[in-house]
Amino acid sequence: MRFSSNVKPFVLLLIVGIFLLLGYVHYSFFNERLNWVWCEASNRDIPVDEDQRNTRLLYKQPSVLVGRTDVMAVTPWLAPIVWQGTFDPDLVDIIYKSMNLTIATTVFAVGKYVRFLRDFLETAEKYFLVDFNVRYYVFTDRPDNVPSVTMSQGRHLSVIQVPGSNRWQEISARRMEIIQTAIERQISREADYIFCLDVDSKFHARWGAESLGRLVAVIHPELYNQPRDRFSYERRPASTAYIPMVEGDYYYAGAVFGGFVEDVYTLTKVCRKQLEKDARNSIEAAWQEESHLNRYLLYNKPSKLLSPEYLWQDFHGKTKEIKVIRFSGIIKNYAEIRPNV
Ligand code: UD2
Repeated sequence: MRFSSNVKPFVLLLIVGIFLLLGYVHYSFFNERLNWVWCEASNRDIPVDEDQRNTRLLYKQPSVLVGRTDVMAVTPWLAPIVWQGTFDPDLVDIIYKSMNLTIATTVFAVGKYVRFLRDFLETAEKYFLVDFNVRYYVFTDRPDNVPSVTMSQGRHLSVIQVPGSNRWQEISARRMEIIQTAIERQISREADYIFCLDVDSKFHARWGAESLGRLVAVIHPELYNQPRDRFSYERRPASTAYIPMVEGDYYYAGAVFGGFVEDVYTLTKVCRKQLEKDARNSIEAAWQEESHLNRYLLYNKPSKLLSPEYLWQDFHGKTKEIKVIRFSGIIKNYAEIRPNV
């Protein structure tokens, strides 16, 4: 088609106008349907579909071909092992947030260990399950020394008095019995999930909903790259925590375990019984409740494992697999801090 030269500018203007109109209609239609939600974990707004907020989240497409190739991200029984780079923090948090969960968190601060509480709680408020309902249960023989720490909305702290002891082994081991009783009396009515953590530690980076699961354990930071015959399991058949040299999956740390309140209740109940049976037979497992925990988890496989990112130790240099340290045990003077050596 040929246009006379004085019509040409009008036709061009019309075409440009149509394109602009189409662009505007497209933009306003899609933008109306997207709702931008502030995501704490990534410190940015992320788009959420307005109509189906929970089912149609917009996020990066998962890939089946690329991922962490330097570490195992799944156990032989198909439980995930949580490492940085194996999950989308925004997606995980949004899914779990819609469930309005409460997570109980037990921590023991007996004797001089009460001095570690402030750092533990202050860093937890910064990094631990931020924006979730968290109920801390502090077990101590020194309730007057529990520091007052400002808690965010939805987060509470209860202090539960427990007896002191002149043996650290007893304090450590008795945690199973005390947690079991607290679950029976209080926690089962107040929380969905529970984490049981060591107090002489600090949070350094995000610890989010990716850590939640039916039965969760952490791989010990000192033994994650060792063969099973080097694990410090209880090796004496006389103990109920006994594990033979040819058995064992991972060495789990006693400093972090968790899961559904119901599942952790069973774990603490079984471990408590075994600890009491050993006591009657005058045998104390090599690493007290940690040995019993390892025995329990060998025959009751955890449904999710946390990598050593979730329990590092300050005296260790960072290794190449550890992209982020989320929670780490502080350096302490055992002789000064414990009631016995
Ligand atoms: C290891 C484990 C710990 C436990 C212990 C068993 C790690 C990082 N930690 O830690 O979880 O299995 O071995 O022996 O692998 N506590 C007090 N007052 C005391 C002593 C202990 O409150 O006087 C509590 C406190 O919460 C502390 C926890 O018990 O965090 C474990 O004691 P520990 O940290 O002294 O034991 P440790 O470092 O050998």
